[in-house]
Amino acid sequence: MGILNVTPDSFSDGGRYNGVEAAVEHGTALMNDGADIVDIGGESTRPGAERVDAATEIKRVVPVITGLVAAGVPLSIDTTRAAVAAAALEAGATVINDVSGGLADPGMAAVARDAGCPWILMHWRGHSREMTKLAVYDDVVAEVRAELRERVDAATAAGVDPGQLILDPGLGFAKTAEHNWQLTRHLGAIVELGFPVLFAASRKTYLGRLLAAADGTPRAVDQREAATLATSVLAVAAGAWGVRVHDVRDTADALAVWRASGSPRLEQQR
Ligand code: PMM
Repeated sequence: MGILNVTPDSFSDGGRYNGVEAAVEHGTALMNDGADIVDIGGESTRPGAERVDAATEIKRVVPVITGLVAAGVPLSIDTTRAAVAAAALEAGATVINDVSGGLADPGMAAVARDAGCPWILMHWRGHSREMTKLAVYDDVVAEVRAELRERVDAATAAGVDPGQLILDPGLGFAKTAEHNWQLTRHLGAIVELGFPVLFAASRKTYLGRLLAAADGTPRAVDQREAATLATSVLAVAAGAWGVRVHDVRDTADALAVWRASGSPRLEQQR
């Protein structure tokens, strides 16, 4: 899954693809680089980000979706809002990527159910402004697993086909760096729930901290690619169904190596 953020403030590529034409060009390039799907988002979810209203989100994404659909690019819509998801599906997106796992907008389940489309449920505890203080766990792997299971139960109770659900541990969302590493180490516990699992570590803050300079300065966002590739290979080797990344070409290359070497499965800690 290639990332296409059409926001002025996303932490990584924010501001780079705001013009419709530039965004369509980049989304098409992601597909040509090997993305099976391009994930378009019109609201930043970086820690501390202010929210925009649904109309602004729709205005940002729909013209880009229209252009990308015309170019034959398969799309997911990265939103927590039912109205935005509905508008995006209407414009031709085919997957809902909901970082709130259905919690932020009670109308999302009905949109997913009525569309009969895949719905990515990410583990989430609250909006960006408050998520840092929600990163409190006794056992992060067990709690993320249980909370994802609850989201699956809520979705199926609302009539969503369980065969359309995809789960995501939500790295960086109400998670410290150590929580992210725990979830990486024990990704198999999420895979065991029996749904496809999406893993999305690309260029995230904890990788910048891991690679910090001796004086503590985090590695710049655009220089976290090798670390991102390592996380993607580890995740797929642990059973992930997909990875959400900025650099699709290098990811496809790294995964080609993993496949050519016999797709060895990773032994994970219990
Ligand atoms: N992270 C971001 C945005 N959307 N969607 C899913 N399913 N999982 C994630 O971890 C996720 C997401 C934030 O990162 P970005 O600003 O690079 O898009």
